Amino acid sequence: MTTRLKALRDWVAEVAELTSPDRIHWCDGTEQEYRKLIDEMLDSGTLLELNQQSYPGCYLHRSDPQDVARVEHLTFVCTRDQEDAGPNNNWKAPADAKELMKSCFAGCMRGRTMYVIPYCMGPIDSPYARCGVEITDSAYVVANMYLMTRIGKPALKRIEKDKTFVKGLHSTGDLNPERRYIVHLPEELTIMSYGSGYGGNALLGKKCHALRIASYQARTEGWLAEHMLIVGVQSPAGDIRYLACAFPSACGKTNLAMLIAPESQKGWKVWTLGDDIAWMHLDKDGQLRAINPEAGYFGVVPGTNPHTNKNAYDTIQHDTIFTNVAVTADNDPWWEEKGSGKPTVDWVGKPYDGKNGPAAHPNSRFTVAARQNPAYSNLAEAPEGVPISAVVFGGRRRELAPLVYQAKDWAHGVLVGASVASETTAAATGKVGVVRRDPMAMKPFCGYNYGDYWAHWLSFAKRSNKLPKIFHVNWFRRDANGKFLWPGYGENLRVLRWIIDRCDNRVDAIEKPIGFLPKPSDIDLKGLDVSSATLEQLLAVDPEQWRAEMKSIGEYFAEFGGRLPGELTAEHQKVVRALG
Ligand code: SAT
Ligand code: MN
Repeated sequence: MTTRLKALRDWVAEVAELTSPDRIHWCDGTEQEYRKLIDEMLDSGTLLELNQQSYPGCYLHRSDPQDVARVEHLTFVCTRDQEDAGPNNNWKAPADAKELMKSCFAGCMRGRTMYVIPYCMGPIDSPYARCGVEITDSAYVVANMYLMTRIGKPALKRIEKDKTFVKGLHSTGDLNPERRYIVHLPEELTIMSYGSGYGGNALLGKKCHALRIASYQARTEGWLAEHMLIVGVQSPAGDIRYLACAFPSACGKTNLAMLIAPESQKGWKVWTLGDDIAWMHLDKDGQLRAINPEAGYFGVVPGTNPHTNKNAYDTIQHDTIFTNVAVTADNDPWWEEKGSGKPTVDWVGKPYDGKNGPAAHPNSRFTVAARQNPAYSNLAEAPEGVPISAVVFGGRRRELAPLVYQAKDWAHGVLVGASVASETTAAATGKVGVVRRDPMAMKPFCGYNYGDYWAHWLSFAKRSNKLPKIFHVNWFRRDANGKFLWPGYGENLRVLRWIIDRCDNRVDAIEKPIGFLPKPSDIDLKGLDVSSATLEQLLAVDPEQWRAEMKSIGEYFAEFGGRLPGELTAEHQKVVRALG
């Protein structure tokens, strides 16, 4: 296979010249090719076969123990003008970045196969889809891209038609954490990633393309590329409302995307469209519509069980690649809170003695095709996407943020999104549990200056009067003893129902300085072990704490200097004044 697109042929030749692979393989994206890759990885030990009776088509990959998460401190956005990358990104001058990456890539594929993966983010026939080509020396990356995106011949055909594509060059190199760089050149639609085989660092269609490069492109083209799940919530009457929800990594996006209604919520049903990324465009009527650029899930495994997320649990019973989980004596995959089985070997391959931390890595992952999800929406592949009624922001906050509140209008909603903060998780290297600012859950993924990004968000109000309503949720509020106040998981549907009631103008709300809060009687607590006193705690807004929060948000915004939109400052001032 090759291509009639000269720009692509030339780039592949140029990369081969630099990296000196033994072989070049153009991926056609067929199942036979996937099978062959799996067999080769079983032979080389890159993959281990799991129990094929209980987990048919499932394999285990043990990564290098030092290569288990995204490396934000080594991720760079390299614009010509540093201001364009903003204080929210690490920056290098493009020429310096290219020089550095060239020295890493020189000869790095000697003895290896170089895979050329044409891929399409979004349904192949969608006007909103965008394509890329990833060149990699990792068969594991190819297999993951096969499950996560649309690769091969159909993607190549579209690239030849579009005549443009994002260039992503990746090598695992020698996995040296000191020589690991994830470099983006948004002005050249180029990604270069060296020294890691981990998900967000190596599957370049995902965070590197579909968020960092796409957010940059989206700004110039007038749309939004966001770190959001997409769900359809169906009422007992059969009406479906679509929601796009932004939460930081490992804060339950996959669980919310696959939510199953609890017993007491008879007749409600949640359909999954996406669990991580949403691309949203205004259609000709001013309706915001979303597609999921991905075709698979790269989800956190620990905590997944038939009670917390039965859909995910069922989805990963077959044809799944597990990364860094433990195994049982029967060679089944195992993870913390799986709910059955016992680990005998931990995620690094050592006999498990229960003494050295968890058996599965806290950021162990499953990779699986989205169509295996029993709740996969029949509109998940609709080229025109789905109409979004509500945008929901959230973070992991043990105090301060109430269970749910609604922004007063779009501009206030942009402030609410820009004010998101969350406790860090194992999805990125570094300390876990520290509260940091994570506007729109995009801190690690916004491919340009946050000041410009907020201005772009604000600009939508001038282009449409049918924009979604904006909300903020917090499933993670705790009491003085550190106990979670809200049960979460399936019960979150009760909160989504209030959100939908607000979108459909069915209920009033209580106006507070920070936004509209639910009247306690409008949150359905039927069959739930949550007292009205607890609900009161969940919905409490402590003015003292909020004054401190707004002060800290103001200080954070100040970092963006002249790029901070005046309108955002004005929204901030309004809340500060209302708090008194
Ligand atoms: O590592 S990924 O970026 O693929 C997953 C995540 O952190 O959201
Ligand atoms: Mn994510």
